[in-house]
Amino acid sequence: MQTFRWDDPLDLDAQLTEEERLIAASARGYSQDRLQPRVLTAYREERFDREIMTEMGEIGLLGPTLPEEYGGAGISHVGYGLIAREIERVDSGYRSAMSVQSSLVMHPIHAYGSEEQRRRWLPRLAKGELIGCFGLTEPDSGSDPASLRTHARPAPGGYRLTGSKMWITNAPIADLAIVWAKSEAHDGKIRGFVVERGAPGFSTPKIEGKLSLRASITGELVLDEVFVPEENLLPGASGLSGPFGCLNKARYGIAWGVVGAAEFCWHAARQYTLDRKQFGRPLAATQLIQFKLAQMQTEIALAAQAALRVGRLIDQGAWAPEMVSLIKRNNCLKALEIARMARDMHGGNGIADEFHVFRHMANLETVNTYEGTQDVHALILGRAQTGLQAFTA
Ligand code: TGC
Ligand code: FAD
Repeated sequence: MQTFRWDDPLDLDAQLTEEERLIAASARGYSQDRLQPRVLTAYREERFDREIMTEMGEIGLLGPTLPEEYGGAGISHVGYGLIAREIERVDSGYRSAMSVQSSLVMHPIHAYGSEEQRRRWLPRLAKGELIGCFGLTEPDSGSDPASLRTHARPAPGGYRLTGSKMWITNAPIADLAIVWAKSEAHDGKIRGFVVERGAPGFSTPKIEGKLSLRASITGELVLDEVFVPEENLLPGASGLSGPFGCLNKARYGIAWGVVGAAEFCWHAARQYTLDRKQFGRPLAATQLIQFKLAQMQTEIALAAQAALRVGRLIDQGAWAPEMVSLIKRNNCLKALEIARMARDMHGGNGIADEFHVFRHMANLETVNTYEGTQDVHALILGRAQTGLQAFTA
């Protein structure tokens, strides 16, 4: 028998390697020391500080699973998940910036790029000297990316890309964009193109007025006959499996990230109800509050165990995309419920930004939607167990 630790009820810590514990501690130190103090004003002002990317790069938080020769640290997927959890304990928007760069930009260049492309971009992306973004979603193509309209037509020495992408994290500050487009030169198949800032006809307007993920910068990608040289086509990706291969990685990271956001809300609700007295005793002494704290503890412990299990399977090469759908969907839904509960347990203070729980709650609305909505992941799991696809009539 051992003493029960209320904040690590299933002893997750004991299931980590020494290296993974060090990675988590370093990511926590950075997140608490450098990100937490900024987040309140960043959120109020709908601002993302560009230097966050270079800071993350300096301590190895960008593309950390990639080999060292490309600027990565060769760490496990569990280590990557622990980084996401620590950053998202502060804010989902900061985790977004990290996971887009790592899973949606560096991963496709590493997995589908030529050796020349890897050496050209990966080391600078790892340092945060370059920022990347990932353009799949379009104004009329969200859950159904097969319907995307952005297209590439052959041109001397490369391609001309026309179309628009919507809701793209990091777009307004990105130095390069991975754009997924249907290529006339490849039988209309979806291919990945690296579009560099400064290309004539390419612009990245910021989307203003978000009520969620305000500390992350989001924009459009507008492409008007943009010339992309042949050497910027990712040779190793053809069809939707290209972007989906990146989404598997990012969705997995999100499943860990939201555990951090949920833990923040749970701990805040516990402390608040211990401190706050009504009816002559701490709120935490009431049965209803203890019931809610138990719910939070249980769902978070199970979500973390599930993320750990899938991370270990990814590291062993023994995973399936449906496992990622299961944990992305479950963990996001549970984190959102927990954040809403924590907001309620803070009473009126729960709507004030200095208590942070409302911000997490608002962020988790987005996290529940992007990278495949909870409905889409339910349909993926439904298809896997019935053999019947229910996306279309
Ligand atoms: P479907 O017929 O299922 O598949 C088409 C092709 O793709 C392959 N495939 C996968 N490959 C790797 N991993 C996966 N998870 C894969 N899922 C499918 C599949 O084998 C097939 O390959 P091939 O070679 O036979 O052609 O495609 P579908 O059109 O029926 O898709 C169905 C559906 C709804 C599941 C899919 O379209 C989907 O997942 N929709 C959700 C879209 C989404 O997640 N968008 C995310 C945009 S990026 C983003 O949100 C970033 S936010 C970042 C941040 O700030 O953190
Ligand atoms: P829709 O697909 O129009 O869905 C609307 C509703 O209908 C949802 O509830 C959905 O679950 C439901 N629905 C859809 N299809 C079905 C169906 N067949 N059956 C039942 N219900 C269905 N995209 C990128 O490419 N790159 C990024 O970096 C990126 N960052 C983002 C950042 C933010 C802040 C946000 C909000 C989004 C971002 N996205 C990004 C886009 C995101 O992936 C999409 O918003 C998401 O995939 C959903 O698409 P949609 O918004 O078009 O919603």
